[in-house]
Formats: sequence, C-alpha cells, structure tokens
Amino acid sequence: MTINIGVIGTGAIGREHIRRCSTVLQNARVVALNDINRENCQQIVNELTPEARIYDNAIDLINDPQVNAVLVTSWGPTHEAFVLACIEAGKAVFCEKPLAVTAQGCMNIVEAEIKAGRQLVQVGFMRPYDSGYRALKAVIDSGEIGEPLMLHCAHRNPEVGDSYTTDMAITDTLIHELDVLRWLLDDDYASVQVIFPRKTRKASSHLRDPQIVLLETTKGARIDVEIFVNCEYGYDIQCEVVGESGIARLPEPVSVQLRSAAKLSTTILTDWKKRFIDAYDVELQAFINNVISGEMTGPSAWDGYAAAVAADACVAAQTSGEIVPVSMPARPAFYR
Ligand code: NAI
Ligand code: NAD
Ligand code: ISE
Repeated sequence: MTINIGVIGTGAIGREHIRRCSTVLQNARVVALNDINRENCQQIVNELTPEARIYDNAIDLINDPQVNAVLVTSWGPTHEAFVLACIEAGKAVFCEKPLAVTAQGCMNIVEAEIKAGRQLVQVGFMRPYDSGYRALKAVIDSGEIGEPLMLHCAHRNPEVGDSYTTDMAITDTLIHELDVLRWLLDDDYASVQVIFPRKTRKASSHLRDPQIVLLETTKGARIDVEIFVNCEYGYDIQCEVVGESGIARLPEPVSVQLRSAAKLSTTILTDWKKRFIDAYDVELQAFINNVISGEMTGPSAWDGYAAAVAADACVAAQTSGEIVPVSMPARPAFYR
C-alpha cells in the first residue's frame, strides 16, 4: 500500500522530508505541494517530485480526496490552523514542532482530536527516535545509575538569522529538550527559571544569547539547559544524566578519530539536518506505518501541548526573571 502525501511548507525541512519520502522511505509518495511562495514548490517539482501537483491553497490540498495524509512543515505560527483543518477532514497529519506557538493553540488541537474520536496527529519531535537518546533512556530505565537527580544539557547552533528573537530560544530551540527530557525521565515539569549570562558579541542587537534554562521536575530532578545559538563552532547537542550511583551521557555522533599534523581529532557537525538524519527517517517511516495501520504512535498532540505549557512558562520567566510554576492538567485517558 502506498500513502499519498501532501506537504504544506516546502522550505528547509519540508524539502528534507520530501527527499526522504521520495528516496529513502517505504510506502509513501508525495503527490501534492503548497507553499505561500509557489516558487519553492516549483523547485521541488523540478528536482524531486515531477508528478506532484502544486496547490495555491493549503486547505484545498488537505481536502483533496487523493491526499491520504499531510505533512505540515510551514512556519510555526501557521501550524495550528492547518492541523485543525486536517482533523476536520479526518486525515492523519505529521506536524513539525511546535504543534502550535502557544499552549492554548495546542489545547485547541487536543480538544478537536478528542472530539473527532481518534488520534490523527503526530508531532515532529524526532529525538525520541534517535538511537543515542534511546540508548540513554535504556540505561536510565535499567536502574543502573539509580534514580536521575540532575541533568546537564546544551543545545548549540553555530549561528541564527536576524529574524531569530529571544523568545525563539524557547519556542523554536529549547522546545526539543522540553519534549525529549520528559520522555527520557518519564516525568513532567514543576517550575522553570531563565537566566542570562554575559551576551556573545556574535548575537544580533535584539537577541539575548546564550541563555540558561533551569527546570525542576515533579519528581524533584533539577535540569540545566544551555541554549547558545551563535556558538560558532558547531551544532552540538549534549545531555548528561547524574544518577544516585552513576552518570550516563548522550553518545556523540559517530566520527572517525583522526591522528594528523600532531593532533588527535574528531569532527563536530554544523548542520541540524545531519545530526538527526537517521531519527528523521525513523520518525517519518513510523508516521507512514501509523497511517497504514490506522493507529497513531509517537509524540502526540498531548506531548505537543505539554511542551508548549512548559515553553509558555519559560517565556514568562525570561521577562520576569522569577521562578515560574508550570501547571499541567492530568493527561486525558484518550492519550493513554
Ligand atoms: P523554512 O522557513 O525553511 O520553511 C518554511 C516554509 O513554509 C517556507 O517555504 C515558507 O514559504 C512556508 N510557509 C510559510 N507560511 C506558509 C503558509 N502560510 N502557507 C504555506 N507555506 C508557508 O522553515 P523550516 O526551517 O523548514 O522550518 C519549518 C518548520 O519546521 C518550523 O516549524 C520549524 O520549527 C520546524 N523544524 C523542525 C526541525 C526539527 O528538527 N524537527 C528542524 C527545522 C525546522
Ligand atoms: P523554512 O522557513 O525553511 O520553511 C518554511 C516554509 O513554509 C517556507 O517555504 C514558507 O514559505 C512556508 N510557509 C510558511 N507559511 C506557510 C503557509 N501559511 N502555508 C504554506 N506554506 C507556508 O522553515 P523550516 O526550517 O523548514 O522550518 C519549518 C518548520 O519545521 C518549523 O516549524 C520548524 O520549527 C520546524 N523544524 C523542525 C526541525 C526539527 O529538527 N524537527 C528542524 C527544522 C525545522
Ligand atoms: C530548528 O528549527 C530545529 O528544530 C532544530 O532541530 C534546532 O536545533 C534548530 O535550533 C532550529 O533552528
């Protein structure tokens, strides 16, 4: 069985996901494209999907009976409306993070999905599909390091564009940690705080960079996450879990160890597309398999909501400088 996919948003990650649907994954083909910039779609048709049809309107793409499932890979503020339209049309939708830019927007999606009576949404949080994070979780779950007490994490990008603002360090970047760490620890957040170290000269005038986010979980674990999006040297994701009887660390990406010119070195990646390339393949194949089986697995609309509740608290903490409590309602039975 082949799933006909429609893609809304054919920018950086839209293009990447179309490439993997067309050349890497099984049982999927991209048949429909929409982007506010039509040229982006035309370029994809020319280079990757000669048979795909370009739609001038995203809602027409969603409602086309030929389209079995939708990938939403447009700009974050557009996600909520497109996901709601997919639910309304009864179609499975893979939505890139963030599910919506506010917790209320995510809750609107949760409520629509519950009303529809079946799970249709998978959120593009790919880290739970990464083999390194999975290995780290297996160690924690085995009890080998005892209960997790403290986590030291970092999310570093070499640089960001001028349109990147201080709150995006939370809503666009930290959002990955907010998702993966609650999955890793099987826990939720209780409070957050944001502190600003000395600012790098590489950041634009309107951006506070780096930032340190301090999270407390409901079980009392303490987490520090450094967000540094103009670190220059690479795209670097770190996660160290300190337990009662040992320490477990996220593995580094595989790289040849080089002895040359009186130095011992390994390469640090610079591009997010490469750092999690296998995880993106696995998450999207899982989505296609879910569409075929009719049962949604992986990061749900509830997970998208949980990350957004914590993100809203972090954005409030950026302005107030205070410790901000996070209050999460109980998970509805619908999301098991
Ligand atoms: P991008 O800016 O390269 O692409 C966005 C595309 O959406 C553009 O082609 C733009 O023209 C289109 N678009 C914007 N508004 C639209 C609208 N109303 N209707 C149709 N198309 C519209 O952005 P990028 O980097 O591809 O990011 C897209 C989404 O993917 C974001 O939500 C981002 O957070 C997420 N993302 C996720 C990553 C991950 O690791 N999971 C990595 C990179 C991005
Ligand atoms: P991008 O700007 O390269 O691409 C976004 C595309 O969406 C653009 O082509 C834009 O024209 C189009 N677009 C915007 N509004 C639209 C609308 N209303 N209708 C149709 N198309 C619209 O951005 P990107 O880097 O590809 O990011 C897209 C999304 O993917 C974001 O939500 C981002 O957070 C997410 N993302 C996730 C990861 C990840 O690691 N999971 C990585 C990159 C991006
Ligand atoms: C991008 O939107 C992503 O989601 C990447 O995974 C992230 O690391 C990067 O900082 C964002 O720009």
